[in-house]
Amino acid sequence: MARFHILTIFPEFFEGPFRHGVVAKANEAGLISIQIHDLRNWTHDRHRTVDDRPFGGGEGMLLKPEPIFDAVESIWPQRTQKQRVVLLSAQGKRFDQTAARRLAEYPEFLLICGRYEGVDERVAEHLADEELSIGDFVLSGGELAAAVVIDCIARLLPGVLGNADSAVQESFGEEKLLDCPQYTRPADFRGWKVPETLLSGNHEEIRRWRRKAAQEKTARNRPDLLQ
Ligand code: 9D3
Repeated sequence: MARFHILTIFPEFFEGPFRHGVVAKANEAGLISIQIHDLRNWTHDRHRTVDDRPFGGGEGMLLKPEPIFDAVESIWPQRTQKQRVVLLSAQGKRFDQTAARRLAEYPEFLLICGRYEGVDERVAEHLADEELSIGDFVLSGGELAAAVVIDCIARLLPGVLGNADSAVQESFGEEKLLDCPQYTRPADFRGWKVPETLLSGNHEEIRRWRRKAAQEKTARNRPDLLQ
């Protein structure tokens, strides 16, 4: 049973993404648990302040360190090596399938969702085990990124996917090729025909066709994967 804790100022955000699909099923099956924590529970002032202005000036507000440290230290009063504190931020190291496989070895996670213009750097330096970004684009906060990271890790856990090895043979698995194009019925849709080979029943020929189609698709959409 893997446990995910999420620290956020938008706890309602996660009612959506985790109610459906693989994560919801894994949760119902008792294979994972997800606990959402409202960062404002660790504020002490009347306005439940979680943010403040950056020293040195500049646009916008930063998440203050105290509520975040207090939250993590109260969720995990005795942190161990098996518990991973992850800060989601635009300045993090890139989260990819390799990072997902590495993280899937930990049984417990606490994901801190950044907001506003950022998070006081002492969280990254002295509280988080790692700081992760999900890609080179600008989100308005870490919540979507946390949902992405949890989805990605959860489906790697034993028992979560129906087929034991569905998580092994796939794009960004061992081989850096995109999946080949796939087709279902009808064999002729508006005059666009499914490649003849796939209807042939010749499994050796189908295997060769798929490999070539995957290479062509990768060259077209993701030439970076072919170096
Ligand atoms: C002054 C604003 N920034 C430059 C455009 C920095 C910035 C701060 C905060 C950019 C984004 C955010 C909010 N994003 C996240 O918290 C975030 C994120 C992302 O933006 N992209 C990819 N992965 C992630 S994980 C968390």
